[in-house]
Amino acid sequence: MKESEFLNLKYKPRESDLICLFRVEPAGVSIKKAAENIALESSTGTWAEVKTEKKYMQNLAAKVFSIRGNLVKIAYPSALFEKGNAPNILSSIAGNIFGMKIVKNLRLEDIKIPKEIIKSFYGPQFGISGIRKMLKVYDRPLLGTIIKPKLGLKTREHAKVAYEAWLEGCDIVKDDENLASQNFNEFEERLARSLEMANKVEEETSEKKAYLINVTAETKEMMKRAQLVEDLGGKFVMLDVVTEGFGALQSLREADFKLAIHAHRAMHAAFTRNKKHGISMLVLADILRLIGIDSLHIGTIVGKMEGDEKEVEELEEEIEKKKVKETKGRLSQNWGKIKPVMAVSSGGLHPGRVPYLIKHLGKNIIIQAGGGIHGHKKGTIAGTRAMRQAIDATMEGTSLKKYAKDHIELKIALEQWKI
Ligand code: CAP
Ligand code: MG
Repeated sequence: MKESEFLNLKYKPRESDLICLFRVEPAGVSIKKAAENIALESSTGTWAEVKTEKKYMQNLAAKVFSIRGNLVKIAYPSALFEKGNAPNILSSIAGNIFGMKIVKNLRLEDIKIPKEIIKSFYGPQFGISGIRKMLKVYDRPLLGTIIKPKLGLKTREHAKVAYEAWLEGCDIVKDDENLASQNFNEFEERLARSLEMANKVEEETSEKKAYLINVTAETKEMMKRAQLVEDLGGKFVMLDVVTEGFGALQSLREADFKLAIHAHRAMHAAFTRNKKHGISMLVLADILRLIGIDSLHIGTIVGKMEGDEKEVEELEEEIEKKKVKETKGRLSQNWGKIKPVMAVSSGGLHPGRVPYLIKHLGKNIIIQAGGGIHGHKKGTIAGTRAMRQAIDATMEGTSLKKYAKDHIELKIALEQWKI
């Protein structure tokens, strides 16, 4: 097929097409030519017209059907992809094209996944309502902490910090992204001791507590670790989904352990942060929801990591809504039976930032604080109390300053972080 046959501005995408929205900056050619080349390289073509091509495969070609400024929409027939194979889909629509000399910059802004592909994936097992049911908390954001220092604590101390955080009001305690099974804190012992603490707090408080242990490792080892979590009665696992890989995430989800999957996105910013080139966080979130994670970091707006208001709010919609509306830089999506994923706000949070978060992201979020809890002047116990006080005050519509008058831990936190 000729380059020009990959463009048809009169083409009306079919219900079954997968649509991609690209931001294209051509390198010395017209936007049309760059777009045609993106469509051909990401579907059936290559740099030359090959003699091995057959007539019967022509309807597999991707079609550029809209060019508005530097925003280009391309429709991909579903038959191009193996169903239920996320790496395969990404190798086409988010593969070679980023390295083509014909583009100076290329960003995959969003994808619209058709029902035909959606139904070949598992989607979340628990989602928002499953997580709320598991923890028996229905009317406020969930509170989580990350054990800090992120590396180096011995297992015994790790479990003690977890105990204190659960006891004082955290629903969730999670490992940090770079904790696996190092000599100072080995996986099996950490799992056993931390779950023992979670059970102890559940008995003492009659509340439900979850331990999000990081199972990130070589794929077979990762699966073995998840099995162990299930065997010891855990509720959740955490996976660094980008470094672990999409195929391995699918293996974990499709093994159908009775475990929720918390997705940490460490490394995502290597390809999501540049606004001109790479893959947007929106696309990553779509793929992860499709495969079937239950909670995902979306950013904080006000915390330590990059991500503005619009971006974080749109991300929350993308993972939590059943139907997502089209905007200038985003495509619509109907998630059908795929459950909503719970949004996680984490990174540089402390009690003073809670009202802003709840105002902007609502109550269907997990608010996580590492430094903001264990960095409290009076330690983990006071730090946890201060975070819960900030959530409780915000939920009842009281200002933090007023609430702090008879809540000493919050008072200290507000002074410490100059609120
Ligand atoms: C938060 C965190 C998370 C980041 C990741 C950390 O700790 O555990 O990994 O939030 O960023 O180590 O920084 P603090 P994102 O509460 O101490 O900041 O959620 O944006 O993916
Ligand atoms: Mg971390």
